[in-house]
Amino acid sequence: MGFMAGKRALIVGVASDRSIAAGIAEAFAREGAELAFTYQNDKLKTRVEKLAQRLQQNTDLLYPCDVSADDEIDAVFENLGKTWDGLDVLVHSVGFAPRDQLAGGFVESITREGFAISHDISAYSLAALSKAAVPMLEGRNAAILTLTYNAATQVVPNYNVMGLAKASLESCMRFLAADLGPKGIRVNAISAGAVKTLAAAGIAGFRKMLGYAEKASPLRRTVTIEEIGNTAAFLCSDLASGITGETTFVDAGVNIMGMVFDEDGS
Ligand code: NAD
Ligand code: 0WE
Repeated sequence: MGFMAGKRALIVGVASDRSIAAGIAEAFAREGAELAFTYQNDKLKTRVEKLAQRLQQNTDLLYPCDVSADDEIDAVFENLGKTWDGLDVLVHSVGFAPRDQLAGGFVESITREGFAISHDISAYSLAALSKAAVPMLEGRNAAILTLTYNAATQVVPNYNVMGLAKASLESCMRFLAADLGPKGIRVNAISAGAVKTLAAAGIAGFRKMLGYAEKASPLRRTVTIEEIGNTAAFLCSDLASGITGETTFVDAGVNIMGMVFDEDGS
């Protein structure tokens, strides 16, 4: 029997089979969890439906949810509550900034609107989804998990305002952990290394970033969505019952390096 047997999880953030959320769903299903999903818009519905089918999940438990709309967030839990009497796990794997925010210098690219949108979609959405989910999560050893990136605390070229949004997201995760701990809800983050997903496609120089991880990480490689999924399954299971408010890096060790030389020592 898997270590998530009997757990019911809602996964927010699948856009394709390469999504980090898809790797998480795969690991959860393998460990025996039952899954429900949201999708951002109709364009993505069939992709999420196919993933749910492949993982042998109930394809009735798919809900539209643009996280910028409070009514769509409320509707998810209202509808999910008709089938499930409670929820054990909420996965938040959502991030977005307008494309013009992710290129060029920080000062040059940042705008008031770009700041507002990136913080709304990438950080406030964790608080909003958590707030709506609490009635179904409380009193049952539940867990909330979000996905962050090291640019929350260390400067990464071009990540720009998304770095600020991830800093806000990580702080939000800790405030949620402190507030919801007494209700039996743990809240954690995985800080993932760069992975080629849809959110990475078309970002100038992304190949170079993957190449950097291959050179600079202690493991000399990038990470996979399967590895992120396995860590997510652990953190959201009762195996991690003593862990809350924590950011766990799944990045082949890139974040520990303060300086990196070429293999030949130059
Ligand atoms: P992805 O494109 O597969 O997933 C991003 C998801 O965000 C998509 O499912 C998309 O539908 C959703 N989304 C965006 N705006 C939304 C909105 N308004 N309402 C609802 N959903 C919305 O890419 P991914 O790499 O799997 O990203 C998932 C998470 O992982 C993000 O938080 C991202 O910042 C984080 N992350 C990614 C990497 C990486 O290198 N790919 C590294 C570290 C952290
Ligand atoms: O969090 C992310 C990606 C977030 C992201 C990606 C996009 C692309 C499409 C947010 N918003 C958008 N908006 C779009 O229009 N990552 C951690 C992957 C990533 O993105 C980068 C990176 C890395 C790593 C952007 C610049 C520099 C490094």
